[in-house]
Amino acid sequence: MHPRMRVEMDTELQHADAYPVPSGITMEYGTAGFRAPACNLPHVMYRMGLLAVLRARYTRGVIGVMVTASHNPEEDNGVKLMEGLGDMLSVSWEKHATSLASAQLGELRTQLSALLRDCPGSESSSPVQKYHVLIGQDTRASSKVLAQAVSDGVTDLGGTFKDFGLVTTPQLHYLVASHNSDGLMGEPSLDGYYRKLSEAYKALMAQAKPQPKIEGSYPLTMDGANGVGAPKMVELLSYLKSSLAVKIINNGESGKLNHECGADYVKIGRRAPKGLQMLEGRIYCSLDGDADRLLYYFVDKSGTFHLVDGDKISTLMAIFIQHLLKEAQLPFQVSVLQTAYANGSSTRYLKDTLQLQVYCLPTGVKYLHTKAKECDIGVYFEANGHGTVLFGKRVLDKVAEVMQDSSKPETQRAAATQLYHTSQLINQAVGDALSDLLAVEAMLSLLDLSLPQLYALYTDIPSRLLKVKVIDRQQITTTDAERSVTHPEGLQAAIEERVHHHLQARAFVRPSGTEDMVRVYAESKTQESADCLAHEVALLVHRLAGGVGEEPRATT
Ligand code: NG1
Ligand code: ZN
Repeated sequence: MHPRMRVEMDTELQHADAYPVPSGITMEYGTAGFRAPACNLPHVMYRMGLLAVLRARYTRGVIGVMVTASHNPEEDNGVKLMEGLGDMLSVSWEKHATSLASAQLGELRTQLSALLRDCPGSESSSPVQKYHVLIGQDTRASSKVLAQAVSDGVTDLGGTFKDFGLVTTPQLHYLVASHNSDGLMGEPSLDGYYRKLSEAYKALMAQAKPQPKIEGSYPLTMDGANGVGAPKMVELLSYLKSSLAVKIINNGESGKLNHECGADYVKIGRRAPKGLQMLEGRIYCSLDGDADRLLYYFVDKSGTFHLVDGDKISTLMAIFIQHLLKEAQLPFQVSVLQTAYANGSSTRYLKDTLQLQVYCLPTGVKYLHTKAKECDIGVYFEANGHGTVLFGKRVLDKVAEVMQDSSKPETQRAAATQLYHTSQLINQAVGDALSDLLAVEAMLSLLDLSLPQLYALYTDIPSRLLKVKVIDRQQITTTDAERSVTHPEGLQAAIEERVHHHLQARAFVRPSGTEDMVRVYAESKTQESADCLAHEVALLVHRLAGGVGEEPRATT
């Protein structure tokens, strides 16, 4: 056992004094870890470094700690842990993260001792074992100092770490997964990541019809949200060589992170990033600040903006895989996993037209990812563009069998080969904007489908998303994958009563896991009606669930 790793916490936590808990600050490990103004986070980062070592010890694997606040403004920052095959921190340890985060020094020792006692093998005097933590950070000015705080925590408990510096969140997931699978998921380095993606992309594109070139221009323009995705895309393009040309805007050289650009800005406002003059016939996409969300968009002849969101990307991936399974004569089921925010039209199209199994799960990738693991092939995307496709082992074994079976017809083997390359291209650990971007490009080419054609597969029902501030958002509890409120009493009945006044409508409310807000979502036949319903429901939340400040005003 490492000298500092005794069951009783007699180790001096050398850096603990440098990271006192500021008074009056408590935080909860939410949907995406901790997020807060960066100045409130050094003590949390240090404690997450400590927790990462304990978790590494508990799981006997490498743990990842990513310093990022994704699509939040530059002034915020955050941290999330990853483990195993790139999964999020186990839900059962989130409570330990929450209680450690606000533990003062004495309490910290007590909590660490208790956690240490629960670690397997804590009583044995086995030889020194190193507990290893991989650290990554996004481009925020605060990230460097916060990553240092994480590493201080790691070394204080005798762990070792490798700081990868700037990486996208999905790249760190990949690095954790590849470390913990002894390279089975790929080589545990960024070079391994780029090689895996670029080789799979090139292999897929070798089967596609050559695309017409637009002289002196790029068919695809990528908005990097002034975040880490832009420099990482440049690195990826150097591996792809001439097989993909992308113009990158908002690459962080001058603009501010997520400010008037990026996936969240585009999705919420249904508009192009500031300063981008969109042209008909061109394709555009946006990442978020840590490159785990991806959205596409274009303008038609009349200059009208059209968004291809996570629901439509998910539809594309499901169609592509369903088509290949048929060609390869593999009788596996494609399941699509959505949250309540998925547009009702997408759900109907997937179920009725494509005849796919569709599940609705609570918000948060951890729920979608867990369910996807149970499926033959699980396609999951949040409407905001975060998602991936998981291939079950049973499927991959069968795919390999068909690929190698020379008695099978060429078309069948070719389809199995494409399925194999697709499974290599799509990040199996987590939703990954860079990997998803390559997948969308390859799938559109191979299906010979244009982005406007994908967009036109179904028409979104008009929707509106609003936020309401209440005294304590945790007072709102929900059931049925967050589509129905169980507390406060009377709120659900009041929402339903309002919904009945609108055509083809639905509405739900839930407390956000990343902001101190209650989110209100409404869909209805017309935009006016969706806006009106969302406003009515927001008023109900304000009145019945302890609204703070003025009542919500109608959107115009
Ligand atoms: P919350 O704040 O719990 O609604 C938001 C997104 C989630 C997910 C997380 C993590 C919406 C409505 N919610 O969660 O889908 O992406 O952030 O970043 O988009
Ligand atoms: Zn993100």
